Amino acid sequence: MESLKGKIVFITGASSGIGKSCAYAFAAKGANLVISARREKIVEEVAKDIREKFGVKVYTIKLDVRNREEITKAVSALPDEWKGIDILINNAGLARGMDKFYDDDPNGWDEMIDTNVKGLLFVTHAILPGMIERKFGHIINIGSIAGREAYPKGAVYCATKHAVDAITRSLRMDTIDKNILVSTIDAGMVETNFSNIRFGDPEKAKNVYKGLTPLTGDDIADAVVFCASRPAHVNIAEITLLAARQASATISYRE
Ligand code: 8X3
Repeated sequence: MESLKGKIVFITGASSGIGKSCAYAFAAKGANLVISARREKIVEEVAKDIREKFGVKVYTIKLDVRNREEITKAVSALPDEWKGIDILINNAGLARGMDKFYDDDPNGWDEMIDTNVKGLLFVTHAILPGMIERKFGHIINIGSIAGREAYPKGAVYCATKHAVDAITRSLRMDTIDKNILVSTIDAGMVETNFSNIRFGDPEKAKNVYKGLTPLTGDDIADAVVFCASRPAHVNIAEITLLAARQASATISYRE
């Protein structure tokens, strides 16, 4: 197992959910973190707590991954000691709405495509050249079961996560001679703020996980840490995690 101690891990969407769990999980292994999110105050609180609990270094960035200029500026303004990013976790992402395509609100499409696809591309494009120069890097994308299957009322969300899968595979080919690893961690039902944001209705959000035990952000972070800490000759191309009572994106057993 490769040690994560002292590695620099850059995480997007680190203020809550899977991103926040990843921040704690990597800090627990002794990694130093660059954590970013739109909500500056929250990400700073997370940073403070992590520094106190784990004694690692944490640098925070207020970042909206949809804003290419903001990303370029933030990455080039990183202090020297933070420039050597070893691991990038492209976590920022969301779903908006769940309706039949013809009833769906295109404003949500912009938000999903801009965040889940273009955001991931922009952040990766800003960080990858440094990895290539340093001849080391690991890019871990947070995909979804929605990137492996399409389901009803999910055309655009599924499309964005299929895009993450395609980008992961192409990028792995493009960087194969650069000592860069590219992986995707694809999860099914994870109870975070995800369904609240998707439905904007706590009752509907609760129903998604009714009658079964969903995954947690920490379950996903475990897989991300596993993926990032294999021996140097190993690449985990993809991991799909489902809740124990979930057979596919649409088939679950509920009691
Ligand atoms: C979230 C999982 O099943 O709601 O990415 O698409 S699902």
